[in-house]
Amino acid sequence: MGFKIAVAGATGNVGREMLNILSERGFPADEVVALASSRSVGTEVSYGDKTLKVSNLETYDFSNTDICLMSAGGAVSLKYSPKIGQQGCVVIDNSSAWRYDAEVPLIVPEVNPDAISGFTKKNIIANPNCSTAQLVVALKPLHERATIKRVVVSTYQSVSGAGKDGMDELFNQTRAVFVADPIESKKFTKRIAFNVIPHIDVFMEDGYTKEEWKVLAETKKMLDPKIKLTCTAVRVPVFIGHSESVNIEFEKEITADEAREILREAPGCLVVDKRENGGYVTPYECAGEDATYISRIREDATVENGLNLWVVSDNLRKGAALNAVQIAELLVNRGLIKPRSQAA
Ligand code: A2P
Ligand code: 11C
Repeated sequence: MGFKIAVAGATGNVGREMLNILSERGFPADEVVALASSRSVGTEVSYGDKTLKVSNLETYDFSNTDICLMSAGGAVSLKYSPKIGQQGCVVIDNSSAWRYDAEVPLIVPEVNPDAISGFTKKNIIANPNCSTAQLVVALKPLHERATIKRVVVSTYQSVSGAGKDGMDELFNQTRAVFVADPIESKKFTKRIAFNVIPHIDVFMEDGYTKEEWKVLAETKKMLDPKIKLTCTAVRVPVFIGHSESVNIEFEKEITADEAREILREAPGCLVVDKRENGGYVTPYECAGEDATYISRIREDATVENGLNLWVVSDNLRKGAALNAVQIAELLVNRGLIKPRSQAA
């Protein structure tokens, strides 16, 4: 007998991708339930070759459900995840609501799988921010080899990170430019079509944005609290796929060739790094793919033991839905949960 899985936020960008990935990877589910707000009750979403009718998260009874993959935003997660956890269902939450809670493991299976055992305190496991997930997949094997001291990251983040509304805004503004209609900006603070915006999430007191702070706090929690990191997060007019320019300073010597070999062998990484026209990956090519792609690996001669990388991944997959499903697989493969229907 398999598991009963709920996907909360099933009508959103990430929720739909969670359903696709559960089906693609043949997750051992006997039943999958799609949940969203009362606005979406009765709407249909795809799960493999099946169609699921959306039910209301607010009234759903989780007492027979094993895992809830949640991607309905922080406020919804803060309200519902503790109640769902108390009903014995493990929540894997994609929002930032629980990531920094010491009683909630924050997991990227390629990076810190052993930390998952702490999930029983609240029955909640956090999925990282999309820009952190792809970053730590690339940093972990290099940190193991040469010990990272400091990282400088600049992100180029696609509009799908801001949900369905963000994608619609890029589409509508692009169209409006061509037909000379007025440009409306609701989701983003400035026009995003044919532009870039150095602002994601809210501003903090020190002048950084919350997105930039998340990359720092989550890298420390998952990889190593001793790593120093500074980030500039930028929204770009790309539909899917976040890119990152990453400058790393190590304790020990490491050459670009060594880094390339290490990353070629590392779980979740795919190196595409030919020093020629087109010998690198762009977000357009990584959309729909699972890997974290690494290109442009080169030494930084301005510091001792420095490297530069270009890191690209599908933010809806490794940055969100895929990582959440991999966490569910980790729970199952390590025997940390059993289908509740078997216990009855
Ligand atoms: P709904 O479509 O019913 O609003 P995205 O991040 O792509 O915009 O998606 C957000 C997801 O979170 C959607 O599935 C949305 O459902 C869901 N959601 C938003 N608010 C709530 C709520 N109060 N209760 C349940 N689901 C919610
Ligand atoms: C973006 N990274 O691209 C954000 C989306 O903390 O999970 C994800 C926000 C989060 O806008």
